[in-house]
Amino acid sequence: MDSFTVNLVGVRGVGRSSLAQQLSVNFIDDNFGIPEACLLTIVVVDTLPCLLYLYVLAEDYFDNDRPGMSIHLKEFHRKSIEKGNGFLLVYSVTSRATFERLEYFHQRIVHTKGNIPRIIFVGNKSDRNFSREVSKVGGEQLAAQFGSSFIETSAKTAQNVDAAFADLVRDFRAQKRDEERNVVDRKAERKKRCIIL
Ligand SMILES: Nc1nc2c(ncn2[C@@H]2O[C@H](COP(=O)(O)OP(=O)(O)O)[C@@H](O)[C@H]2O)c(=O)[nH]1
Ligand SMILES: [Mg+2]
Repeated sequence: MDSFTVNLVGVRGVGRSSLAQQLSVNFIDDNFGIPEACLLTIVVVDTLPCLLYLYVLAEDYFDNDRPGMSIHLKEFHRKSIEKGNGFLLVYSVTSRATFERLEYFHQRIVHTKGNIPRIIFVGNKSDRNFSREVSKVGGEQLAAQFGSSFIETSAKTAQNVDAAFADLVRDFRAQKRDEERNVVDRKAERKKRCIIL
Protein backbone atom coordinates (compact mmCIF):
# COMPACT_ATOMS: atom_id res chain seq x y z
CA MET A 1 0.00 0.00 0.00
CA ASP A 2 1.20 3.55 -0.72
CA SER A 3 2.13 5.59 2.33
CA PHE A 4 2.70 9.35 2.44
CA THR A 5 3.22 12.10 4.99
CA VAL A 6 1.17 15.30 4.80
CA ASN A 7 1.96 18.39 6.85
CA LEU A 8 -0.87 20.79 7.62
CA VAL A 9 0.51 24.29 7.96
CA GLY A 10 -1.10 27.62 8.81
CA VAL A 11 -1.85 30.12 11.53
CA ARG A 12 -3.47 28.68 14.67
CA GLY A 13 -7.25 28.66 14.45
CA VAL A 14 -7.62 28.26 10.67
CA GLY A 15 -8.88 24.69 11.07
CA ARG A 16 -5.86 22.41 10.47
CA SER A 17 -6.84 19.99 13.25
CA SER A 18 -10.48 20.08 12.17
CA LEU A 19 -9.54 19.15 8.60
CA ALA A 20 -7.44 16.22 9.81
CA GLN A 21 -10.19 15.23 12.22
CA GLN A 22 -12.61 14.88 9.31
CA LEU A 23 -10.53 11.96 8.06
CA SER A 24 -10.60 9.95 11.26
CA VAL A 25 -12.07 9.73 14.71
CA ASN A 26 -8.72 8.55 16.12
CA PHE A 27 -7.28 12.01 16.06
CA ILE A 28 -4.80 13.16 18.69
CA ASP A 29 -5.09 16.92 19.02
CA ASP A 30 -2.36 19.25 20.21
CA ASN A 31 -4.30 20.01 23.38
CA PHE A 32 -2.50 17.20 25.21
CA GLY A 33 0.64 19.26 25.51
CA ILE A 34 2.49 17.54 22.70
CA PRO A 35 3.94 20.02 20.24
CA GLU A 36 2.12 18.77 17.18
CA ALA A 37 -1.05 16.92 16.43
CA CYS A 38 -0.68 13.72 14.48
CA LEU A 39 -2.92 11.22 12.82
CA LEU A 40 -2.50 7.96 10.98
CA THR A 41 -5.33 7.08 8.66
CA ILE A 42 -6.19 5.10 5.56
CA VAL A 43 -7.97 6.82 2.69
CA VAL A 44 -9.24 5.23 -0.50
CA VAL A 45 -8.44 7.22 -3.61
CA ASP A 46 -9.39 5.95 -7.08
CA THR A 47 -10.30 2.57 -5.49
CA LEU A 48 -6.79 2.11 -4.05
CA PRO A 49 -6.07 2.43 -0.33
CA CYS A 50 -3.35 4.76 0.88
CA LEU A 51 -1.83 5.18 4.33
CA LEU A 52 -1.55 8.82 5.35
CA TYR A 53 0.44 10.29 8.21
CA LEU A 54 -0.98 13.73 8.95
CA TYR A 55 0.91 16.24 11.05
CA VAL A 56 -0.35 19.62 12.20
CA LEU A 57 2.81 21.69 12.54
CA ALA A 58 2.82 24.54 15.03
CA GLU A 59 3.94 27.92 13.72
CA ASP A 60 7.08 27.73 15.91
CA TYR A 61 8.45 25.05 13.61
CA PHE A 62 9.04 27.66 10.93
CA ASP A 63 10.62 30.25 13.20
CA ASN A 64 13.73 28.18 13.78
CA ASP A 65 16.29 30.90 14.31
CA ARG A 66 15.17 32.22 17.66
CA PRO A 67 18.03 32.82 20.08
CA GLY A 68 18.34 30.27 22.88
CA MET A 69 16.75 27.40 20.97
CA SER A 70 18.53 24.09 21.47
CA ILE A 71 20.17 22.40 18.50
CA HIS A 72 17.98 19.36 19.16
CA LEU A 73 14.77 21.34 18.92
CA LYS A 74 15.92 23.05 15.74
CA GLU A 75 16.80 19.68 14.26
CA PHE A 76 13.43 18.24 15.28
CA HIS A 77 11.58 21.12 13.62
CA ARG A 78 13.65 20.86 10.47
CA LYS A 79 13.12 17.10 10.19
CA SER A 80 9.38 17.45 10.79
CA ILE A 81 9.10 19.85 7.88
CA GLU A 82 11.42 17.79 5.72
CA LYS A 83 9.57 14.51 6.08
CA GLY A 84 6.39 15.93 4.53
CA ASN A 85 5.82 14.49 1.07
CA GLY A 86 3.25 17.22 0.66
CA PHE A 87 1.77 20.23 2.40
CA LEU A 88 -1.65 21.69 2.87
CA LEU A 89 -1.14 25.44 3.31
CA VAL A 90 -4.31 26.37 5.14
CA TYR A 91 -5.87 29.78 5.75
CA SER A 92 -9.33 30.82 6.79
CA VAL A 93 -11.45 32.61 4.18
CA THR A 94 -12.72 34.74 7.09
CA SER A 95 -9.27 36.12 7.93
CA ARG A 96 -7.09 38.03 5.52
CA ALA A 97 -4.19 37.94 8.02
CA THR A 98 -4.06 34.12 7.91
CA PHE A 99 -4.05 34.28 4.10
CA GLU A 100 -1.21 36.79 3.98
CA ARG A 101 0.92 34.56 6.19
CA LEU A 102 1.03 31.71 3.63
CA GLU A 103 3.75 33.28 1.51
CA TYR A 104 6.06 33.15 4.54
CA PHE A 105 5.28 29.47 5.23
CA HIS A 106 5.81 28.64 1.57
CA GLN A 107 9.19 30.31 1.56
CA ARG A 108 10.27 28.48 4.75
CA ILE A 109 9.14 25.10 3.38
CA VAL A 110 11.04 25.53 0.12
CA HIS A 111 14.10 26.75 2.05
CA THR A 112 14.00 23.75 4.42
CA LYS A 113 13.27 21.07 1.84
CA GLY A 114 15.59 22.50 -0.79
CA ASN A 115 13.00 21.85 -3.49
CA ILE A 116 9.35 22.62 -4.17
CA PRO A 117 7.23 19.78 -2.77
CA ARG A 118 3.59 19.07 -3.52
CA ILE A 119 1.62 21.94 -2.02
CA ILE A 120 -2.09 22.68 -2.07
CA PHE A 121 -3.42 26.05 -0.95
CA VAL A 122 -6.55 25.50 1.12
CA GLY A 123 -9.11 28.22 1.92
CA ASN A 124 -10.96 26.71 4.88
CA LYS A 125 -14.23 27.79 6.58
CA SER A 126 -15.97 28.25 3.22
CA ASP A 127 -19.30 27.70 5.06
CA ARG A 128 -18.83 31.12 6.66
CA ASN A 129 -19.50 33.04 3.48
CA PHE A 130 -21.18 35.86 5.40
CA SER A 131 -17.89 36.84 7.09
CA ARG A 132 -15.57 36.26 4.18
CA GLU A 133 -12.40 38.40 3.93
CA VAL A 134 -10.67 36.50 1.11
CA SER A 135 -12.35 35.88 -2.23
CA LYS A 136 -12.09 32.57 -4.04
CA VAL A 137 -10.36 34.33 -6.93
CA GLY A 138 -7.80 35.79 -4.49
CA GLY A 139 -6.98 32.27 -3.25
CA GLU A 140 -6.73 30.93 -6.78
CA GLN A 141 -4.39 33.75 -7.77
CA LEU A 142 -2.03 33.17 -4.85
CA ALA A 143 -1.85 29.42 -5.54
CA ALA A 144 -1.26 30.06 -9.26
CA GLN A 145 1.56 32.44 -8.39
CA PHE A 146 3.34 29.49 -6.72
CA GLY A 147 2.32 26.95 -9.38
CA SER A 148 0.16 25.09 -6.87
CA SER A 149 -3.41 23.97 -6.91
CA PHE A 150 -6.15 25.48 -4.80
CA ILE A 151 -9.31 24.34 -3.08
CA GLU A 152 -11.84 25.83 -0.69
CA THR A 153 -13.00 23.54 2.12
CA SER A 154 -15.22 23.46 5.15
CA ALA A 155 -14.04 21.26 7.98
CA LYS A 156 -17.41 21.98 9.56
CA THR A 157 -19.63 20.61 6.78
CA ALA A 158 -16.86 18.35 5.36
CA GLN A 159 -17.24 20.01 1.98
CA ASN A 160 -14.22 19.29 -0.26
CA VAL A 161 -12.14 17.87 2.60
CA ASP A 162 -11.81 14.42 1.01
CA ALA A 163 -11.15 16.09 -2.33
CA ALA A 164 -8.24 18.13 -0.90
CA PHE A 165 -6.48 15.03 0.40
CA ALA A 166 -7.37 12.98 -2.69
CA ASP A 167 -5.73 15.63 -4.91
CA LEU A 168 -2.53 15.32 -2.91
CA VAL A 169 -2.57 11.52 -3.03
CA ARG A 170 -3.00 11.62 -6.82
CA ASP A 171 -0.05 14.03 -7.06
CA PHE A 172 2.09 11.74 -4.88
CA ARG A 173 1.20 8.70 -6.95
CA ALA A 174 1.96 10.49 -10.22
CA GLN A 175 5.32 11.59 -8.83
CA LYS A 176 6.10 8.06 -7.62
CA ARG A 177 5.24 6.61 -11.04
CA ASP A 178 7.54 9.15 -12.69
CA GLU A 179 10.37 8.26 -10.34
CA GLU A 180 9.87 4.53 -10.91
CA ARG A 181 9.79 5.06 -14.67
CA ASN A 182 13.06 6.99 -14.48
CA VAL A 183 14.71 4.12 -12.58
CA VAL A 184 13.51 1.61 -15.21
CA ASP A 185 14.71 3.92 -18.02
CA ARG A 186 18.13 4.28 -16.41
CA LYS A 187 18.42 0.49 -15.98
CA ALA A 188 17.44 -0.07 -19.62
CA GLU A 189 19.98 2.54 -20.67
CA ARG A 190 22.74 0.79 -18.72
CA LYS A 191 21.79 -2.58 -20.24
CA LYS A 192 21.94 -1.11 -23.75
CA ARG A 193 25.39 0.25 -23.11
CA CYS A 194 26.54 -3.18 -21.83
CA ILE A 195 25.45 -4.84 -25.07
CA ILE A 196 27.37 -2.32 -27.14
CA LEU A 197 30.48 -2.94 -25.11
N1 LIG B 1 -17.40 27.44 10.65
C1 LIG B 1 -16.26 26.73 10.60
N2 LIG B 1 -15.49 26.60 11.71
C2 LIG B 1 -14.36 25.87 11.64
C3 LIG B 1 -13.95 25.23 10.43
N3 LIG B 1 -12.77 24.60 10.65
C4 LIG B 1 -12.46 24.83 11.95
N4 LIG B 1 -13.40 25.57 12.54
C5 LIG B 1 -13.42 26.06 13.94
O1 LIG B 1 -12.29 26.93 14.09
C6 LIG B 1 -11.69 26.75 15.37
C7 LIG B 1 -10.22 26.36 15.19
O2 LIG B 1 -10.13 25.09 14.56
P1 LIG B 1 -8.88 24.14 14.74
O3 LIG B 1 -9.09 22.95 13.90
O4 LIG B 1 -8.57 23.89 16.18
O5 LIG B 1 -7.71 25.07 14.14
P2 LIG B 1 -6.13 24.82 14.16
O6 LIG B 1 -5.57 25.69 15.24
O7 LIG B 1 -5.67 25.27 12.82
O8 LIG B 1 -5.86 23.37 14.39
C8 LIG B 1 -12.52 25.68 16.08
O9 LIG B 1 -13.45 26.32 16.90
C9 LIG B 1 -13.20 24.95 14.94
O10 LIG B 1 -14.42 24.37 15.33
C10 LIG B 1 -14.79 25.39 9.26
O11 LIG B 1 -14.53 24.90 8.16
N5 LIG B 1 -15.94 26.14 9.42
MG1 LIG C 1 -5.24 22.49 16.20
